Amino acid sequence: MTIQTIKTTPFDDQKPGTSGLRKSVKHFKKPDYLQTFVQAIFNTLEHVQDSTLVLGGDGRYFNREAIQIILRMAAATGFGRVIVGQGGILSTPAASNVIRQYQAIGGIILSASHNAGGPEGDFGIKFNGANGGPAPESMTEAMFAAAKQIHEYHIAPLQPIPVDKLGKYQLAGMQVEVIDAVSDYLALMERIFDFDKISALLASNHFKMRFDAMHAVTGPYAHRILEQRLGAPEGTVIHGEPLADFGGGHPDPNQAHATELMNLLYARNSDIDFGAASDGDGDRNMILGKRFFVTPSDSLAVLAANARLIPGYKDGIAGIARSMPTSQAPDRVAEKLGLPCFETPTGWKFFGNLLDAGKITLCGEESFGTGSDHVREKDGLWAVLFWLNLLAEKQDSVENIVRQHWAEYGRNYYSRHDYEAIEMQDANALVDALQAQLPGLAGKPFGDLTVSAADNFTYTDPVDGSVSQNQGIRILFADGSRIIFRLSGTGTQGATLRVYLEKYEADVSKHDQDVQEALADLLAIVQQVARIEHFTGRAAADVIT
Ligand code: G16
Repeated sequence: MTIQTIKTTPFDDQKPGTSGLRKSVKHFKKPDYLQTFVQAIFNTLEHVQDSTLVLGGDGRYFNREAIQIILRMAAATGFGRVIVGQGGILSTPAASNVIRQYQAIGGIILSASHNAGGPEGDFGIKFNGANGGPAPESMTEAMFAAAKQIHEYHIAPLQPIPVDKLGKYQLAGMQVEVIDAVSDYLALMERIFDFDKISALLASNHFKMRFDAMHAVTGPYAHRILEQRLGAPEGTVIHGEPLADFGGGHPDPNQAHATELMNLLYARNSDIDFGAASDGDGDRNMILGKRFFVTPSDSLAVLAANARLIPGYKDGIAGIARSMPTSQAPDRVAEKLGLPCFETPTGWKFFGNLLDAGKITLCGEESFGTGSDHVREKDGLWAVLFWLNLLAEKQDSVENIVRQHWAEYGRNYYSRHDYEAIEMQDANALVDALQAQLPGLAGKPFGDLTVSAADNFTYTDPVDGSVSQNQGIRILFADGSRIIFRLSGTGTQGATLRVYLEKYEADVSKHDQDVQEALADLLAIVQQVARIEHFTGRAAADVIT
């Protein structure tokens, strides 16, 4: 076979963000843009000859073309085998599982996660290593450096592989194995959860649920697992057909974007007890009870507190980790259970070492991510099954379970305010001004609240000692309240400023406040300290979750 070597000019904007390289589809379609980054990944890997690579994506626009390009480049590079999800589809957690199960060198996942899709939307590519988890910073830095040096890439001139058909194909000495994307993942879930108990719950007349796949990758998984395997009635899964543009929607499972599900659960006469949604690539989750929203931080805390009720965690958990902006609700559970609790920067990649070293079993993030050591990614459907197993065990409502949790541990009122697509220079000026104030903030009173410390978060990985700086500005108050400012690492237009607010309330008689009202004094401090309108011209956040 003749391998083609194509001359190209390097790109200097291929720096992966919080989770891989994300750009608009138009950007990715620039000549040789995708190929350069794929070559950068391959050049960064060692011992690729004859190794196994996993490949799949969330099915968004450009997924199919990208799959064929990557297959041809993998053949030119000398991989022994590429395992592809049928139709080029693999959810992110399923891909993580396949990498681990087939002892692959790693996997390429094509997704821009919760970002909108279609020709005008976004595309993304990320590499997960042999442990199934997102490449650590040292590796993404190496890929970025490699991309800036790439003057040629290698590709095998071959016909497209029929990825819709299960089977094994030979491609210039490399085997391509098209696998059913759902089976291995379903088998893994069966090993963790009590499927009989969940089936009984779903069959009962007293329980109704809806799962919103948001026209994204979890559709086939949810139909197979919830409806076909667990016996939930047809129609339980809504928006279950994956579409290249997600039906024009924004596949972000939160109160702002999963509106149809919210309306179903919040209707005055709603007869649905449990609602859940997942995102573009199936790693995020939102959990709802009847007219009740569970914050992702509370969800992690509740799952950790009740883990022993689940077969897969019946012997207890080793520890918990949460990203820094996630509320401290899980910390209270860890303290009570006498478990270690770790605070990492935003980005699932920071959990990898802790999971590999067995220091933690459960982890999660405020950005609708929850997961465990079963894979090395957050896992939307896993979280849904965990809640279903818990509901089946407790025979109680979502709301009661969470309220009882608050009564025992106190409530961490929590909200995130996002200012999207602001000018990068405005965002940087705002952050610089905040940074300049940090040394003078400790000890400063704001009404009833006094600042106990203010800094820019630095993380030292307890396993390999690597240090990650500038991971978000924290203003910590003496009563445990916190305000955090970060610029998102997943947006593709300008900058997105995230402001995270948290206030702890131990008194059960005060657990019924409106969330934004409970956080109003913190929001007033935000305006005073950050002067968001002054720097950005924005009087209010675009998205509040
Ligand atoms: C990604 C990362 C998460 C992170 C989230 C938000 O999620 O995997 O770890 O919390 O982005 O990041 P940011 O605040 O920088 O936008 P996903 O679901 O987009 O892959």
